[in-house]
Amino acid sequence: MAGRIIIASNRVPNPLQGKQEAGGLVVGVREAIGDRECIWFGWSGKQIGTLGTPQLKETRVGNIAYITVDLTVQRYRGFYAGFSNEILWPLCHYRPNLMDYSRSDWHSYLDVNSFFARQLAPLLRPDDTIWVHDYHLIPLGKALRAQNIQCKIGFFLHIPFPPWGIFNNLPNADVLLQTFQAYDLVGMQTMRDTTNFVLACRNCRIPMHAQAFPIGIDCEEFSKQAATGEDSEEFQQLEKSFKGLSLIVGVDRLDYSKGLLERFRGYEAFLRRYPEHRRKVSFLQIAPISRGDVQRYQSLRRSLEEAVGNINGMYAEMDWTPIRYMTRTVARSALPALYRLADVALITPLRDGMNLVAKEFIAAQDSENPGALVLSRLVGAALELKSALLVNPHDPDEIADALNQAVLMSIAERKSRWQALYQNVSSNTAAAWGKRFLEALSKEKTNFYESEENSL
Ligand code: GDG
Repeated sequence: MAGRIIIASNRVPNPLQGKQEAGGLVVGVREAIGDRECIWFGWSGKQIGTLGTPQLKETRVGNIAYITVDLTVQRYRGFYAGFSNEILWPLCHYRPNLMDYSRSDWHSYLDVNSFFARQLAPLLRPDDTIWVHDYHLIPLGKALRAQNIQCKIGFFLHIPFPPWGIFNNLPNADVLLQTFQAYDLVGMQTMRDTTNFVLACRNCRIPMHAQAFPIGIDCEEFSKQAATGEDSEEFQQLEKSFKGLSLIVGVDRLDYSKGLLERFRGYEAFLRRYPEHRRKVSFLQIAPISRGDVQRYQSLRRSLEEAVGNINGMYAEMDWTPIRYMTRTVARSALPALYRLADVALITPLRDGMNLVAKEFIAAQDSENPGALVLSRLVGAALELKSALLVNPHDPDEIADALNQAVLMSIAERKSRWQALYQNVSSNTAAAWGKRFLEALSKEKTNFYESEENSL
């Protein structure tokens, strides 16, 4: 495939961040780009008072030019906080009742996508390939076509796509679906999302191509960091602080889709129903604050603090804290070693497009003494990571039983489950994901249901 790659995502990675700092999207995309010329376009993360003439800011590192544009406070509220995060996010996570719909947010969403298209279009060349990412930018392809852009344009949705019966709660759902037609290829995380999406389009009589491209991680790099991280000061400190305890760990952005309240109920049921584990386990939940300016997230934070307080109040001993809860972001360099130290990962979102943390946990384990993974069956990763202990995140007793099973699991069973999980995580990497998507995009229009092996 010749020509440049143009990546459009709402937020653009910090050009100066090394590989160490990057998440799945960034790693996958960077690897897929390779040494091809690339523009990475998106919002700067800055809000300004009034727009005036939009200023594009460009930072070039190697073959990638990172180009960003600011948003006015008003556009930020309508497009980002409003339509993207208070309407599309809950809707796509199967929670239409949490939508806070307003027609002005919908207009702002379309308006900002057209604005982005007008900024990007003059930078494009006919042989460029454009790859648009995630729910913030669904109408960007159509807006680019309106600017007479004829290049190949692909789109990948990182979050789930719900069944039509849920998606049609969105006013103008059909209008939004129609905008997908501007893309030559639409990628979803799993076959479940792909099917939901294609059936929704069919309901609206919109012919559509879509395929599943489950995202992966940089497994080798993660394993390496986990092994070398054992010598770090952070690891030694952690190890000391959890000495003699089975460590259960959870790492999630503080978001209602991650099922943290339900998880805490599950952990409480575990301590209540299996009292023999008290004083022998400790649960560390890391939940960095996200979207802290949105009211719903503020009240979730209060509820979580209350839930942690209740559990510790009820079960703590002078010398034992059942649950530790942190809303500070942990340094990326410390995460692999933390996963490796953990005996159990407890990852129970109510919905998640994929869930990279589950894959990172598997990559970080010591093959001679791997930890056990308790995973929600409602996340995309559960369709691949079938040897995990899969639970329904709404059932505290099921979480409690799985925790008991995980803590007691023999080394032989842990090893055999982990080997199957590692096989998956190490073969479906971030790089493979990015390459597969771009290869599919470079072909003629493809038929949906064509590629991945995920079952429904
Ligand atoms: C979206 C979709 C999909 C978390 N806490 C800390 C930290 N993290 C890192 C993790 C992981 C990433 O953030 C979270 O990725 P997830 O996949 O778990 O979830 P979302 O952020 O919701 O991502 C999701 C993903 O896009 C990719 O397509 O899988 O379904 O919702 O990499 O390690 N990193 C650091 N400190 C923390 O405290 N440094």
